[in-house]
Amino acid sequence: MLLPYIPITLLLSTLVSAVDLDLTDNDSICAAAKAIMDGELNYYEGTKYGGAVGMFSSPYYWWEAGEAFGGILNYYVNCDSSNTTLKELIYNAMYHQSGDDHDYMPSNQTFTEGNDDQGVWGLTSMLAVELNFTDPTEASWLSMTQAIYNEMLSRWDTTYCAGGMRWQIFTWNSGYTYKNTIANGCLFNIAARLGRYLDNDTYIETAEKVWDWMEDIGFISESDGELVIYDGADISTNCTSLTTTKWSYTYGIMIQGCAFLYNQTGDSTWETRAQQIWTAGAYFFNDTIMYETACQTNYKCNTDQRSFRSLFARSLASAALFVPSISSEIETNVKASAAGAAQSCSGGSDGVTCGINWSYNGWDGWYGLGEQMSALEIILALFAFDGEMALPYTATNGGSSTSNTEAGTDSTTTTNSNLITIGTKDKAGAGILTAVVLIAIVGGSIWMVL
Ligand SMILES: *[C@@H]1O[C@H](CO)[C@@H](O)[C@H](O)[C@H]1NC(C)=O
Ligand SMILES: *[C@@H]1O[C@H](CO)[C@@H](O)[C@H](O)[C@H]1NC(C)=O
Ligand SMILES: *[C@@H]1O[C@H](CO)[C@@H](O)[C@H](O)[C@H]1NC(C)=O
Ligand SMILES: *[C@@H]1O[C@H](CO)[C@@H](O)[C@H](O)[C@H]1NC(C)=O
Ligand SMILES: *[C@@H]1O[C@H](CO)[C@@H](O)[C@H](O)[C@H]1NC(C)=O
Ligand SMILES: *[C@@H]1O[C@H](CO)[C@@H](O)[C@H](O)[C@H]1NC(C)=O
Ligand SMILES: *[C@@H]1O[C@H](CO)[C@@H](O)[C@H](O)[C@H]1NC(C)=O
Ligand SMILES: *[C@@H]1O[C@H](CO)[C@@H](O)[C@H](O)[C@H]1NC(C)=O
Ligand SMILES: CC(=O)N[C@H]1CO[C@H](CO)[C@@H](O)[C@@H]1O
Repeated sequence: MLLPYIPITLLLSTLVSAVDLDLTDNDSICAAAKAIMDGELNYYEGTKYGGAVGMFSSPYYWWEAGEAFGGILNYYVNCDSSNTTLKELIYNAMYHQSGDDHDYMPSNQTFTEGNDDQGVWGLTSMLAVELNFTDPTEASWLSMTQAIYNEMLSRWDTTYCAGGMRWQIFTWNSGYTYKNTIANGCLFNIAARLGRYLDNDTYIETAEKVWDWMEDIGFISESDGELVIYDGADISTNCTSLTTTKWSYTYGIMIQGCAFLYNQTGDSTWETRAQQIWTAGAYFFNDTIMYETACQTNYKCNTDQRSFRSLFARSLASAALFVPSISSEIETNVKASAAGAAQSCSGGSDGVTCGINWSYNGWDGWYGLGEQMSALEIILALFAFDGEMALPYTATNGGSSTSNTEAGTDSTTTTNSNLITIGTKDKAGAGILTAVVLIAIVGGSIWMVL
């Protein structure tokens, strides 16, 4: 079966309306983005009765909400910054999901949360810092990002593979023995951007350390002047056996980190690396149209994978802003992809539901949060080429978020130990926690036996 199940009403009511897009006109770009984002918000639970603030409906995982709010924030800042309804929607979602400790380890997610999940929310909290989005009083977006940074860094593990974070934080989650690019790449990206925003070399040095390790271990691999980026490797082989799948969002977070580092340091090493990732990133374009090559070719992309291009598109916009030497090449592909995406947004009962295949003439019958998010961000990326995109601020130039370098350092999830330590204030919950852990472990063993 090639296509997912589509309610018959959607098929019957396909309308002529589609998202019109004039690639050079601000109002047209914002109108297209609005239509697509409105479709995206159909999946949002936070404004529905009884729905969790910050969450999208099943089957969309928590991490994808983190990815989605980055795009919605970009839309708000670039197109609709006087809309207080939208501002509150974003603020409430981002604040609520930061959890009691304001480190994006909310209690609802803790038992299943991985480093990549926390990291992707960190990309969005960092974006809020850079776009000067109104700080909560209890904890600033910057302190939340610093908490994420401190916690992730404390999970750096030299026991296997000479470094790197594991994919998962907790032993009971499948993937605890895997080290991967998306988790470590998020730390690289956040460190790079904190370094630039705060003009603080400690963060830059961390970004260098993560990059060097990823290159040493082969997650980033140079060949013929290209930097190819692979998925990860298991510690059972001491990371010698690579999983060589290539995903657009890992290329995205790495090229964006390089772009920020180049802007901060002026060091041509980072410019070259951004160029080489871009060259290898041709893999994700069918001629000039972006696609998720590893799964889309066979129409096999899962729920998560259908959203990856949103981060890739957002990151290419940063690369275009900060690395002028590749800006015009990126422009060609972003424009073609945005045009393809817009014309794919012609399905569903609203007539503006986006498909997955941007080379296809019209809507290809696919739909979902990932399809909306990816189309939204490729269209917003157009602003990178006309000088109209909101530039990421720094602490001394436009930004106002309050720094707390110690945030997250007292977290109970900072160590890489196999146990969660229970602080005094959590004692009452300790019994329940133990029970949950036991069930998780027993459940896990049964699963393994089966
Ligand atoms: C946790 O989950 C419950 C049940 O789905 C929900 O009501 C609550 O809002 C969630 N809390 C957070 C922080 O998302
Ligand atoms: C403000 O944003 C909300 C949420 O996206 C939207 O429903 C509303 O139409 C927007 N208002 C205007 C005036 O565009
Ligand atoms: C594991 O890999 C690292 C990095 O390549 C290497 O330094 C270390 O010696 C290896 N350990 C073992 C036990 O092979
Ligand atoms: C960093 O980016 C800003 C804004 O685009 C630009 O004005 C500045 O020259 C860049 N710095 C470097 C070192 O490239
Ligand atoms: C790339 O686009 C061309 C032209 O639309 C099409 O024939 C080809 O099948 C596409 N390839 C993939 C992998 O989608
Ligand atoms: C996308 O659409 C193009 C044009 O119709 C088609 O040739 C190509 O096979 C499609 N791609 C996939 C993965 O089906
Ligand atoms: C950033 O936000 C602060 C607090 O809201 C505000 O005072 C400041 O003017 C903003 N900076 C810019 C460049 O708009
Ligand atoms: C730079 O960041 C590091 C790491 O968070 C922190 O320990 C240090 O105090 C910061 N330096 C300055 C000058 O703020
Ligand atoms: C990026 C940019 O220039 N955005 C502008 C587009 O136009 C709207 C009004 O339609 C402005 O509010 C945005 O600032």
